[in-house]
Amino acid sequence: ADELIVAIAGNPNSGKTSIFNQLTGTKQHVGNWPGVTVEKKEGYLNYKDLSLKIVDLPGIYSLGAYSEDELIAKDFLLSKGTDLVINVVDATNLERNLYLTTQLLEMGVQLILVLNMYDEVSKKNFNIDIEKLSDFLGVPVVRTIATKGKGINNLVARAVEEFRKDMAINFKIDYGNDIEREIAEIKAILDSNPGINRDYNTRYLAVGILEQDEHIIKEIEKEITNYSINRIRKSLESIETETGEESDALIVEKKYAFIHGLVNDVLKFPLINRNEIS
Ligand code: GDP
Ligand code: K
Ligand code: MG
Repeated sequence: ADELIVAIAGNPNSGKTSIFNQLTGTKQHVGNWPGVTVEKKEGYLNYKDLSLKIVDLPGIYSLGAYSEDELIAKDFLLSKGTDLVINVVDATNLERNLYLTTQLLEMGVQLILVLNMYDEVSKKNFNIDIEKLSDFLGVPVVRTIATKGKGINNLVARAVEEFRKDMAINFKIDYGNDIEREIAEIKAILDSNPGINRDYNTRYLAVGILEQDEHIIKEIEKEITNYSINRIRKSLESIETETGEESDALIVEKKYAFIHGLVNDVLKFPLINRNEIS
């Protein structure tokens, strides 16, 4: 039978390991990520005719490459070994948690969004419009209370359903004319470069270059010609002359603005109906 590789990604303390434990029970194996002392947890779950291998990734706030944990998570996701990402977020802190979500979606991985800690949401007397959130992001959204095992069966069913659809993720943040022009320019350079792995989402890589993501830049510099590198540098410079701002600051600003608008749209005060989680 096919083995599905499922990665659990999310911020530290969002409940990833609690979800992992609920999914895998005693079928777990703990080791280390290659070359580092960071703990790697893998576990197994059988669902219908599928065998799922579940990997608990280190907790991260973004897919930058600033820490060992970020590099591990990012390398794993970019290696294309992952069939599906379970993105666990602390539902009481959507705005901070969704930053990583937008990066995962831009990367183009198939994803199910898990709003964990939903007991705390109910306690705080607000609600989240999950249908609207799901429509905006173009991925399934489920609620869980990992410590009580609530919502886990539904999560598995929806995750597998999403995997079986096998639809391309087509999530885009509109970064505005100035930046979109440079994204298109850099993407065209990458697309026409035979050294770039065809599996990669080149819009994601282009945004990463504009974010001045050192890991992405290093990887790309290995694969493309000096001529292309110089053209990319010109693109970066032209944003800075046109806008008077650094491209990475502009990208981050736009991402936060997008998330802020999204969160304002999906948060409901006060709690009107308490949706039971089955
Ligand atoms: P990780 O860092 O993402 O792996 O998060 P953990 O699974 O270690 O959980 C962090 C803390 O949140 C632990 O104290 C958990 O017991 C707690 N926790 C996890 N899920 C829930 C939940 O749904 N509701 C509540 N109230 N606490 C949770
Ligand atoms: K923890
Ligand atoms: Mg953990």
